[in-house]
Parts: sequence; structure tokens; C-alpha cells
Amino acid sequence: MPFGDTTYFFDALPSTNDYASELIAQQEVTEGTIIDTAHQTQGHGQKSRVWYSSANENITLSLILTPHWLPIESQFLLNLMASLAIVDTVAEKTGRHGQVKWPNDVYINGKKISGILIKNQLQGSRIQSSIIGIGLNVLQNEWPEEVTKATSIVRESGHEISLDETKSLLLSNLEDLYDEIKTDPNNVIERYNQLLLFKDELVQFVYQNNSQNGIIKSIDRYGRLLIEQSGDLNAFGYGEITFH
Ligand code: BT5
Repeated sequence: MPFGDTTYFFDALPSTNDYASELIAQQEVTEGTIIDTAHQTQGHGQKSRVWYSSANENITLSLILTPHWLPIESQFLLNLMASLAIVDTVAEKTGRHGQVKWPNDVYINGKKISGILIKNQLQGSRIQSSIIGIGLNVLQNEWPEEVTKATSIVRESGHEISLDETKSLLLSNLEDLYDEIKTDPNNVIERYNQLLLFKDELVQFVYQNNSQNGIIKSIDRYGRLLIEQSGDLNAFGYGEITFH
């Protein structure tokens, strides 16, 4: 079923991801269902970080999928799907190509334009359902002081943008990429690697409470980030490292 055919829309909602979690705990949800709001008032990112979004200016939605076919060890493909669908949407609207910051942000011109928060419900060896939360800055021009490096589609394009059109485009790109991770995951991994932010650059990060540095090379077929350190190629999984 096309994404968004079933949409729960709210003028205001604390968090689309939280609503989606409650919904799937209560009832069967059709794949492709969207939770959407014009004003997300308590959006969040990883840990307890805040996702800021002014009313009627941005995309803040959660897509519910039921990828029972996807092996648990390949669940990172859902992050790649969302990241590349956002890059494609931004490119079509601004004419500029963004970059992906592993594991799940989209940057353009060194500034964050989108954040992704994915929560998978696992059952035994399969993924029962997945909540793909996407915040994409579309019309917003100013952010709170603590958000120093943000941008939006309208900023990058310099011309008028329709929020509704951008949302439809994003949903259609997500559908295309969902098909692609089923049929041609290697191509998706390859594209993601081509767009990897800080590729071949020296970065600082924290691993097990230790500050380290290394050169980002690529992601591997398990979705881990490969970083070159003193001539060795070390693989880091989701949540294992944080960047400064
Ligand atoms: C993320 O977290 O970037 C994931 C954000 C996911 C938001 C969506 S909106 C729909 C769904 N419902 C939710 O409640 N959440 C999801 P993280 O990597 O932890 O980054 C958070 C950091 O990004 C913050 O600490 C800020 O520094 C920065 N930030 C906050 N709002 C921003 C914005 N609008 N644009 C750019 N950066 C922002």
C-alpha cells in the first residue's frame, strides 16, 4: 500500500514517534501508515536530545513499516533508506546534493537539514515493525541558539517551496528506496558510501569513554562505520561511538 494512504494527522502533537509507539502497541497497523503533525511540540532525537520544529514550517512525521522480510542484522538498511530518500528530496528541491552523517543525519553545506530516529520492534529473529521518525527542515529560517548548524530546504534553494509537495516527494522517495533495499541493497550501501560526510577525513570521537581519532573510510555490509586508526581498519556499530 502506498506510504501515507493511511495518515493520522494532528494540528499539534508532542512527538510523532511516541504516538506511533503507542499506536502499534494497541492495534495492528498497516504498513505505510504515517503519523504526521503540523506542530510537533516535544520532538526528540537520540538520548534526551530535543528536535526543534516551528509550527507549519517543517516535516515532522513517523512512517510505520512491517519489514518482516528484513533480517535483523540488516536493520541498518532502514537508516540508509531514510537517509537517501531525504538526500534525494533535498536534491530535487534545491538542486544541491546533501551528505549523510553516519548513522542517521543529513547535512548540506556543512549544516544539518534533517534528523532521523528509528525504533525497531523485534520479535525472535525478525523485525516486527519499524518506526521511522523524520524531521526535515523545509521552511524554517531560524533556530534556537543551541542549534548552531542548521539549515532548511528554503534556505538552500533560495526560492519558494511548498511544504505539501515536499512531503509527497519525500514519501514517494521513501517508497522507491524501500523497494531498493529489498531488491538491490548493495547499490543502496554503495550510494550511501559515496555521500558519506567526513569520508577520508580525520575525525575525533568517543569510544568507551575514551577520546580517539581516526579517518572515516566507509560503512561495511553490516552498517558499521569503518575508521582507519594507526593503519588498522576498525569497525564501530550504532551507538558505540559519538562524535564531538
Ligand atoms: C536527531 O537526533 O537528529 C533525530 C531527530 C528526529 C526527529 C523526528 S521528528 C519526527 C519524529 N518524532 C520525534 O519525536 N522525533 C522524530 P540527534 O542525532 O540526537 O540530534 C539532535 C540534535 O540536533 C539536537 O541536540 C540539536 O543540536 C540538533 N537539532 C535539533 N533540532 C534541529 C533542527 N530542527 N535542525 C537541525 N538540527 C537540530
